[in-house]
Amino acid sequence: MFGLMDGFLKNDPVSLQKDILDHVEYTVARSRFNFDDFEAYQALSHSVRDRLIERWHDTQQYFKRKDPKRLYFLSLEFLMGRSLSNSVINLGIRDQCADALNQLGFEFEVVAEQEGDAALGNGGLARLSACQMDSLATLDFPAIGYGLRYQYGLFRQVILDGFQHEQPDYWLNFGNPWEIERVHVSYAVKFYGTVEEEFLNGEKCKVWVPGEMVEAVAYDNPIPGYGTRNTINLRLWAAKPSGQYDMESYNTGDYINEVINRQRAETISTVLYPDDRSYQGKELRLKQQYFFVSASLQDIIRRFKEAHNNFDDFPEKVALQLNDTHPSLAIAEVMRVLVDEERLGWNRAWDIVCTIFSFTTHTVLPEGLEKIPVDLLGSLLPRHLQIIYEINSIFMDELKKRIGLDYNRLSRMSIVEEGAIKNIRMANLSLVCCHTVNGVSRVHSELLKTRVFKDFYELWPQKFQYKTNGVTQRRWIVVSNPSLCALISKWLGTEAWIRDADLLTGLREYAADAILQQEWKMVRKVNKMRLAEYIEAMSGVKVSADAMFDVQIKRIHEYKRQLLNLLGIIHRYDCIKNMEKSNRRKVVPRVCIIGGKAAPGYEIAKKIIKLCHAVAEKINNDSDVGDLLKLVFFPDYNVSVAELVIPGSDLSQHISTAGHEASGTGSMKLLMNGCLLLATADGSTVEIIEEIGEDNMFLFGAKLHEVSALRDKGPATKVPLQFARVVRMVREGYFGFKDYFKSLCDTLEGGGDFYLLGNDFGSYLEAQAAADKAFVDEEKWTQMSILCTASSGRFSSDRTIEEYAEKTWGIEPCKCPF
Ligand code: 26Y
Repeated sequence: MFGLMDGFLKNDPVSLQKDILDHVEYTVARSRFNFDDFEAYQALSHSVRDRLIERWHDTQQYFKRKDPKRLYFLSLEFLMGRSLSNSVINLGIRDQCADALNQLGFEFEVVAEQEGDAALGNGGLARLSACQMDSLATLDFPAIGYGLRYQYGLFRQVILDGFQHEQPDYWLNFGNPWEIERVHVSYAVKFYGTVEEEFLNGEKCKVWVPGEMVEAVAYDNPIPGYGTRNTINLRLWAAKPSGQYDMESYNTGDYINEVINRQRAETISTVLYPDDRSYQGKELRLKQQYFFVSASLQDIIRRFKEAHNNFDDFPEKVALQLNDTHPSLAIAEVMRVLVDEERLGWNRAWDIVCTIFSFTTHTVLPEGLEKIPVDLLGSLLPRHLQIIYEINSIFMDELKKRIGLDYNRLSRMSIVEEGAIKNIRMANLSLVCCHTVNGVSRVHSELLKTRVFKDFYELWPQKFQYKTNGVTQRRWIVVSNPSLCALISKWLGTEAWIRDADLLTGLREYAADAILQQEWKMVRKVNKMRLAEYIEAMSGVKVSADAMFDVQIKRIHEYKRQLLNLLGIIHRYDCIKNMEKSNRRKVVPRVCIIGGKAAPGYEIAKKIIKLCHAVAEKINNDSDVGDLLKLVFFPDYNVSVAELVIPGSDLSQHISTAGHEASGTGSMKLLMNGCLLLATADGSTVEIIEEIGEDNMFLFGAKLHEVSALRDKGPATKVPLQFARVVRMVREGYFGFKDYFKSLCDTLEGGGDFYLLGNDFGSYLEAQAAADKAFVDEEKWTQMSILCTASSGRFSSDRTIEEYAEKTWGIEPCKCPF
């Protein structure tokens, strides 16, 4: 082992440098006298990985010895982004690594840029999992994350002539130093086949005879905590053809085809589904879900059995968290293992299941809830379908006793949805079996109780909780905004806020201090200049760092209303065009930045992207407008792009129609970085307002309680003239592509406008005008910016995780000694 002294790898620059050079020579197989930035990245990453492995081993051994109750976090998506900077910061060796590289003639920032993103997720839910893993490690909780090792992450967005095209993201092409393949940790996962009845020891029992077997192989991704030795595991499963199971032996003579058939098994973990909107009952998706659930549970049960021989202890050692309903087959799988394989008897197994599972939902709309066609489930997982039917039948009997023969309500609450196509409602299954269901903000939780899961709330009010989301300040300040990080620590006189974000409130008392304001402005200006450089390199558009940088970065969805933003920009453009030239100098210059991916099959979202480009083309080339207004679309928005954009943003938009954004987490990252918010009172924004006060943000739009009445009223009566005008500009081809944009305009007019853009347009423009006015008063703006950061402590994922640990999982920290 390189640089080994006293049992541990040393972290001084000289030892690190030696390790890097050794990895250049022996891992990357290049000459230590001649290697490039990418090879330096590989060698440094391997040196960091060695240190992660040490800590990881110690942590696992410590957990094994202490045998605490563990949290198993099951999620089909993790959006980790890059690992190098995050790892060296959490290990506390960032500066030493930078020194070591420097002496070799490399720059840390340039080397870190070589890394691609691990984008094994779609958006909010997936990035939340990543933030929560960081907090679990930092707070020393004995946790393991389980997921799928997709070969292709979320598609790369390529823009051609303003249209989105999707390209595969083969992120593993250049190797992945952050994972450790565990060829010996592998499990067989069964599919298809039949269920047969057998007598075992005089007892009748069910035996599932599968028709296909696929091997799941573990890839471990160490997750280091900050300021602790604890390094936890994110275990991702990859599918491999199974060698051990001969369904129809190779005797058919068709050896080549047999091998090819088996290789098809690998397709299970090939690609991430890029839709975060509507669930489609696709067989491959269901296979992915079961594959990862089955492998994870085999792993969990194996670990449990190593130390225990009685399943009655299971709930004391195991908490299973379902990240949305995507892993909810785990419920039926635990029942199957306990009843069919461990032979516990139905009632005993059921008691265990009801105490170990909790679930968090990230959805507001009933359409977003997963439903699996019964035919599909019955063919792929015949035994699980039987189990789910049995759970439902017992539940329905109990429910009849509780509520009588209210058939409407019974059919709404049934796990099985009757109809032309019968479906299994995964949310109902989760609600019946989990001890807790969590919302992701207070408003979301109210919506769950009063709308989405109203029937269940009335039955089991005690199951309903909420934990407002949070994000990790380690990645979103320390990694992505080092100069702001240094400034905060200097003024607070401590770095303790990196582990305790509540300490950020200490900045409040200096918010009006002229010196802090000056330094704060400087830091922000440098970040804006870096962003401006990137914009020019990417799009050729020159922007001034003196302008207000106004961003909306998130997945493209109608409910998130990027279209409202665009119509506002068109209005601003129209005003500039029509004003007296002499008045133009009063206009506050803006750079509007929009970034985000549309699901490949989501036509309207794709049209919004095209409209953004069409409008940008017009505005950015109009000499009347010059620096007063620029519009830039950031292609291929991902975690790394977010790390660049967020520190350089002045104003950010979180403008969903009230009642549609379950929480929103981008707002929290921007808030932490001192970016002001222009927002509707939706999701977690309601709680953000409580922390920073309405005066320190720009709030607008219909409130939650008004939305349904406004919709019922039909076409908005108070749609402002400006709204009709800007929609007409798009409709009549002012930006070209008249026919193409017709259906987009139709969503807004003629009785449509489900998301109430017309209704909210007037107050949106007022909020924008208030932002312009505030921006001119630099001192005031900077003070508000400081207050944003100072008020962001509550939105650390550390707080969220502490709440889950105490109120939902019942787990305690287990800190590995240094
Ligand atoms: C079933 C499939 C179609 C599906 C796949 C992904 C359904 C939903 C999703 C992802 C949902 C998601 O990301 N929801 C977001 O979760 C964030 C974290 O809780 C919230 O902040 C955000 O408001 C919510 O939209």
